[in-house]
Amino acid sequence: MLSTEPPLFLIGDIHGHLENLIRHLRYAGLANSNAQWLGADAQLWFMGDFTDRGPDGVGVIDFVMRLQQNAARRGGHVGALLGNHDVGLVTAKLFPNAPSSGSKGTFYTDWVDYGGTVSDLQKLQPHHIEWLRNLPAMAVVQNRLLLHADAMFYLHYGDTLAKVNAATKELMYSTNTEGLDELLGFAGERFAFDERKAGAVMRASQLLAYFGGRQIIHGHTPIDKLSSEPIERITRAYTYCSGLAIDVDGGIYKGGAGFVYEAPPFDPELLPTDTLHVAQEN
Ligand SMILES: [Mn+2]
Repeated sequence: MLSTEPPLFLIGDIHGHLENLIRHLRYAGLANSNAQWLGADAQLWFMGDFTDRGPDGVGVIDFVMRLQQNAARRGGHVGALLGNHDVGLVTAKLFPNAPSSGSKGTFYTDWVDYGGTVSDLQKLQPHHIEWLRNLPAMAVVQNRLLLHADAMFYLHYGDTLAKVNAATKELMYSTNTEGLDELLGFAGERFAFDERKAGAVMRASQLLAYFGGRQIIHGHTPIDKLSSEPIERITRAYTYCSGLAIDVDGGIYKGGAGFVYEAPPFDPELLPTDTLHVAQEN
């Protein structure tokens, strides 16, 4: 069957590595170094975690914001998800001294401990905060459920995609520091779809049944934590969980080369029929 869908590209956690991001987008033919869109009608999705652990997180945000605007003018689409580090940056800026349940006891000290780059906090302007607050927690695009994290906590915020996105956005606009602390705690979870743990296929199927899509694509967990290959050798997306999950986090912050993943035209025959059945029944 011929697909009429525009090409779909995904890129994992950038963590402040602007030069690496630009190199990959140029290589994929999606953008130039001035954030001009070259991808025609394609869609590009960022999986969140734009900042921390790298030199220029706000530079990455600026680049993605410009690329979004330019792509929209040129018939393309650039989407972006909310990652836990994006929440951490906003809380460190707005509520630095609020108590947290994290490792160091306040939003600011936790953020530094998780790799916050102090110059990012100084460069962060109200329009960046506005952009981060509006990032959706999840999206469904061409039969794929896009999530930042390989985790189940999304269900804590609602049983539909719209409810989850509304709830996390409401939190991001709130002064509810306890709620934000809870979100940060949840968002550190990972490995929900790792088949080395019992019930992985069931958990992936459950999220797909609630939120839509037939296959999960996520970032957040560098691929070397799931496959046993060293991060230096990871140059492509990792499909696992009986085909129900794809990790696109190339671990740039820890020395991975990173990559742009082009999702092939969706083919349900590549998924196991028994798990499809589970996903459709619920
Ligand atoms: Mn993350």
